[in-house]
Amino acid sequence: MTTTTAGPTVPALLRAIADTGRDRTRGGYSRHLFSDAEMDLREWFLAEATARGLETEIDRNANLWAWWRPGGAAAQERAIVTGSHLDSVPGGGAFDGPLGVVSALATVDLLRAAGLQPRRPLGIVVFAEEEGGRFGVACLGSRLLTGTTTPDAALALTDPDGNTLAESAARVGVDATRFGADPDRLDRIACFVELHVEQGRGLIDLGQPIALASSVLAHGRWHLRFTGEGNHAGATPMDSRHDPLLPAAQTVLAARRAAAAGESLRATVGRLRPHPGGTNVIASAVDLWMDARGPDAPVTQAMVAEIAAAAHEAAAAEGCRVEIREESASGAVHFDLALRDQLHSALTTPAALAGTGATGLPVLATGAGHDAAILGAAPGTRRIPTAMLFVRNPTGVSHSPAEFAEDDDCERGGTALATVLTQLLS
Ligand code: HGY
Ligand code: MN
Ligand code: MN
Repeated sequence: MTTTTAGPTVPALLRAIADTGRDRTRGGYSRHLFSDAEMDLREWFLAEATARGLETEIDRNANLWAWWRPGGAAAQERAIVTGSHLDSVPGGGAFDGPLGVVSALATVDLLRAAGLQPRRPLGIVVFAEEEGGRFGVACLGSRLLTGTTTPDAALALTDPDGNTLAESAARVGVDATRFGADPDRLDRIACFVELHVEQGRGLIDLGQPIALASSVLAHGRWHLRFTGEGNHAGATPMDSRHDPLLPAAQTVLAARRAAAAGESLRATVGRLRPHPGGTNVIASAVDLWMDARGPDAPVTQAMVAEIAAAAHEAAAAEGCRVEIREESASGAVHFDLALRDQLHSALTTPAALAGTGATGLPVLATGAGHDAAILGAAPGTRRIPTAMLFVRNPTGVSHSPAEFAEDDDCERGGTALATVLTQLLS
């Protein structure tokens, strides 16, 4: 596809939101669901979509949609959908999520400039709470949409300050009582293609700008609560303590040991909260959250069981107790092979390769979760063929201010997305 610059480039659109949600203490961005920053990004997206003549809506699960609906019979065809998310982890990078959303907006401009007459609707979606950065469940918006997470489970969620999801939603005019599966919406979607910054070093090491995704690791989140005996740091002899931070610390080490022992296993404790949290206070309790991943659900669960056993043993040795609760879990997802192959052939014609400066198109697995994986593994008939495009990240780092993508590669990603959407919409 020959592209002419029809509107703002992908880097220009990213720059337009570069100051929204900056985290002055952590660095990077903290753009959490329904926070001021995320609400500003929602507003920005809806304005950009409206300015392109797209029909916008917010669905019952607070996901945003923007539609390019062709006239006549084409409007009745099932839609091609692209998009990603705008929320971030605490102190996250500028590209994880927004790159897929702004590339979708820029692609509409490119397709229009190329004079495309879509033969089916094109949708751009912005999924809510993909990171689970506020309410703890990743991909909450796409999980609710597909029925992978029930409304009751979602309504039981609170943020670290104790605000319920329903209260936080109400504050921004979202009615949480409407949360729930939306099979009619899913029935109107033919496939979903998500463009995302690569979270790893695959492309930089291969010297290529763009890749297709093959699969996503199984992953889940567990909450461990250790309880002991709060006391005075100075007045309590070392041999008469029940300090819950001890088994918590040993659990962090056990997680590293268990994950290091296996192929593509991951176990991470990135969040740990002692109560009450005083320097001269022996904690009475510790909350610890663990992210665990693996090649499939059984192997991941077996690793978690090993870590849980170590946690129980360490708690008993310190005269403490531990309760362990699974907060979310999903199996490994392999993206739709037919769709992947279709995109691979569209992107490896000499013209397409020249357009992205690539000499080849790798297919890479990822350890990062995505809404595309939730849609691709939805229960029963709600499963949608999904595919992902990755854009080179020279640092390979993500969920950190160090996450990066060069302007040229961001534009190559937009060109690649325009190429595949042209084929899917024709
Ligand atoms: O955690 C993940 O893999 C994704 O970034 N939500
Ligand atoms: Mn992401
Ligand atoms: Mn992420």
